[in-house]
Amino acid sequence: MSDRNLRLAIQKSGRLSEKCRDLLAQAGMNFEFRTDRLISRARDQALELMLVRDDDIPGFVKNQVSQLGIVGLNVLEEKLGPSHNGDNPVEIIRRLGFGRCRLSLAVPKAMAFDGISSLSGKRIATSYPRILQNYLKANEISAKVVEITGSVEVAPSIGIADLICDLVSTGATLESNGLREATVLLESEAVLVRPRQELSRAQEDLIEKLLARIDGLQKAKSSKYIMMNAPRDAVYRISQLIPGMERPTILPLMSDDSMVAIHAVASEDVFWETIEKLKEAGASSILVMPIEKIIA
Ligand code: PRT
Ligand code: ZN
Repeated sequence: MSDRNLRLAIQKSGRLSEKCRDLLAQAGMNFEFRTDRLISRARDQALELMLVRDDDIPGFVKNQVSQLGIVGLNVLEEKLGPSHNGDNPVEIIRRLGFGRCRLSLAVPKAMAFDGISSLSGKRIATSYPRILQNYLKANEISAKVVEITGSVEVAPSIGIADLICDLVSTGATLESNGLREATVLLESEAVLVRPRQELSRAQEDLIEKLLARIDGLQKAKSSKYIMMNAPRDAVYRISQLIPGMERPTILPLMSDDSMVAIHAVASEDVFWETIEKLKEAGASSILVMPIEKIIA
């Protein structure tokens, strides 16, 4: 691979794959996805996509087999240790806001749990031995870690562990196995990672371009374009009510000097309560619209 090209590793199939593909498509990176191929090339960029198992992504980025990767924070920390640590060879450059879940300790409903000291001497089943060991060590708890790779939630009922440490999102899996969440060890989401080490100029430029596009999409997602008509003398009061607004555009309305149109970008969602307050302040014909991209 030439150092003008950049490789991004994403999960081939699983909970993160579709969201990763959507993000890349929205960022204008179009690939021919073929699951029978390890690498696909973007149609008009020097970007290559590697479709792999999520567990391999931290190691690939560490060894620069790929220079970017999208992976759950849980997998990153399990494979390479704490992500806020400057010694970690892989650096998080964006949190992506999807694939949210938490790595938690969960106990059988009948088991008493009053704080982490209750874990002393217990057997804990998990697929995340490194994160769990670090947590136990930091809290000076001596417990036995039982490593299993799948169906961790059944471990207490078949008698191989007293409690578990596993990923939770809705909590339905715990509930159906008679378990309850006791403590959260890690809040996770998909993250975009790169090697901490500097890359070639061409690769750094392409990363910067991709980040600008991702930022534009993320900013747009949390913003709204709002338009309304208002009495000229209510403009100041109304502009104060629009959440996170910069300077609005004020336009005259044909054949009514006392009224203007206000157009503004609100950097937060515009809730019904705000719209009701705008109306009370004299605004009418209020339109709130989604924004696709914001480029500063
Ligand atoms: O094949 P490959 O190794 O690539 O995939 P995988 O099977 O290891 O991973 P996959 O696709 O299951 O998950 C990929 C990533 O999605 C995880 O590493 C997390 O970062 C993220 N994620 C988000 C989740 C969940 N939510 C989640 N709920 N990963 C797993 N779960 C499982 C959890 O292990 C438990 O069994 O879902 C169950 C709990 O869900 P609830 O909703 O019942 O609480
Ligand atoms: Zn995996």
